[in-house]
Amino acid sequence: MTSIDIHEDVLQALKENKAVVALESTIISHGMPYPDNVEMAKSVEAMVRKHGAVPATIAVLDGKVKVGLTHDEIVTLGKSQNVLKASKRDLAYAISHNLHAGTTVSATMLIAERAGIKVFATGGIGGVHRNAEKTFDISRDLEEFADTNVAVVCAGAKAILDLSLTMEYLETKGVEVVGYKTDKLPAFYSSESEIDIPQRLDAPEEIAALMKTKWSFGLHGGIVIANPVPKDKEIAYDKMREVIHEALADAEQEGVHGKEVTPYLLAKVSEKTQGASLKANIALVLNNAALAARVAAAYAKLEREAK
Ligand code: PSU
Ligand code: MN
Repeated sequence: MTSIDIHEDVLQALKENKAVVALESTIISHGMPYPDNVEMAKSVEAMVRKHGAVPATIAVLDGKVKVGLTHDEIVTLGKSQNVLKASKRDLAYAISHNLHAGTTVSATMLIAERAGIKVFATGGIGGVHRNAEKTFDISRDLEEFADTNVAVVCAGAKAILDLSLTMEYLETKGVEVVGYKTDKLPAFYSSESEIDIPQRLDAPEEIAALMKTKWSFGLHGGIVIANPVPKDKEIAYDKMREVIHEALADAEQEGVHGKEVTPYLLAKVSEKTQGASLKANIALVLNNAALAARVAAAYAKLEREAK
């Protein structure tokens, strides 16, 4: 039987109905270069703690599903060359072959739900890729939002995607997209895009109340909480547009496809902005970790009051 290996601190917090925030690991294994990735992962965990929650980074190590990693385990993920990028499709393979795998948003969501964790922080979720009508490249992340009861704090969908098609897809699947203190969809590196967000909430307590209402009414599925990158850390949308265009052309020329697309584009964009995009990426993940911890604390409070 495949079981989940939950870190003692996380288990304790869950038992006591205290706030826990799940964190993904593809961002460590495939989203950023070493050593920035390990530093980011450690500071994100510290940020979650600072805002009153217990961090639970999720990954597969030697085929074991782990919820809550040690420092050494984070270094292993950040340093090893042979880490798989695992969305739901790849999980059983990684487990049955005793592999290391960084879990994407989709795989992390489903493991978090099984562990009893309701709030999860990442950078940007996957979505509908540009030209998806030809490539069919639509991230598993979106289907996971349809299937899994977890709220994910992100800085919108990654700017390399088709943001309006991503919003349409989420609407079809019945997934709320909530703008935290914003009426416009954040575009990952940039705090705003031209796309309207129909639902805006201005406090973690309001977000916790929405979660509680949704799930207690039996509305199955996840929630996207879109939290803009801090203004002083953003890269203007217009500036990113050009860089992304170039990166997409490079990807096409090199025939990059499948699950390599997203890591390739993130690395290309970082190269073309001389690391500025990487800095913005780290800043937005930290910002998401802080909000996720506050939402988890507010939600845990509601749960305790209901008991
Ligand atoms: N956010 C980041 N960096 C990342 C990712 C998200 O700041 O690397 C990862 C997440 O794990 C997300 C994945 O689920 O990219 C999407 O990959 P794809 O487009 O192949 O579904
Ligand atoms: Mn894809």
